[in-house]
Amino acid sequence: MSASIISGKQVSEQIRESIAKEVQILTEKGHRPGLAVVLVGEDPASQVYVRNKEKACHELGFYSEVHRLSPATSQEELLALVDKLNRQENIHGILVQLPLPKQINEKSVIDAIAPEKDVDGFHPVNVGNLMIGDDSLLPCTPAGVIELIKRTGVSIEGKHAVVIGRSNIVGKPVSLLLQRENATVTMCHSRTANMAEIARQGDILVVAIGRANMIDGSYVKPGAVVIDVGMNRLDNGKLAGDVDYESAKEFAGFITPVPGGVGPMTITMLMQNTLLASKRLNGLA
Ligand code: L37
Repeated sequence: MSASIISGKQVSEQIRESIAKEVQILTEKGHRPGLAVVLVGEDPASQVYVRNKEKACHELGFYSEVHRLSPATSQEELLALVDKLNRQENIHGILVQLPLPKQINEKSVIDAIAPEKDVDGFHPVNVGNLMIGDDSLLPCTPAGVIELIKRTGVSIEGKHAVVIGRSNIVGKPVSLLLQRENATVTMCHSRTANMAEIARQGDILVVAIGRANMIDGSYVKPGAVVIDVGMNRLDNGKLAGDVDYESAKEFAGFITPVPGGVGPMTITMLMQNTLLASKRLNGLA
């Protein structure tokens, strides 16, 4: 048996079409949604991601600003820019691409972003609202993961979901969103004993550990939905997920590829968040 492929690229295209329509309508009413992306330094992966975000803004009709700052930027300079963007009326979403250079304290930068413009969903106010189940801007990658699971047609309610990885940007928020969808959630991490045995109980398996090809077929329950959040650049220049795709697809019912899986969805959810933030800031949602 071989799994059905969940194409994040295709799902993204469908969602982006409807976002573009809404952006056009808002623009005609004089409320064009705007996103500011801030990139500090020259991290090669970040440069690719930021370029893809900029491209998505243009394709969908958003107003977009990209601020590319030198690797030597001081914390004060970055905080001054965030403050300016917080007050700028044509900007509804602010994203400071992580990781930041060593001289800058990431937490103080995230804390400085106005929560209503925090389209990454990383500000403590948004994290807290997610935890409680109140309205918030959801972190992009976790929101994309849920969307991809829903597109399989497999219902989440009542299922056992196993999440491998406990980071603040993926593992923890994904587990909260899965609970909100009425899954029973188990979290695994680097210190988990008998991880394969636990993972094999998951009707849904979400993998976000940052180790290339670590999760093979022995971790996959037959028929499971496998979502690979990993994005690892191999020595040969190729991209690999955290899941050993060739081995896992022999057991999974559905599986996401890398690239073309979660990555494009991360960007689509960013666009969706920016649209939502703009509507809220204009009193339209
Ligand atoms: N929102 N996302 C947000 N904020 C951050 O601070 N670091 C970070 C972040 N992560 C991020 O941007 N991730 C991401 C990952 C993959 C893609 C885009 C964004 C992406 O476009 N992936 C493509 C392939 C890209 C490539 O060729 O390298 C894909 O198909 O998966």
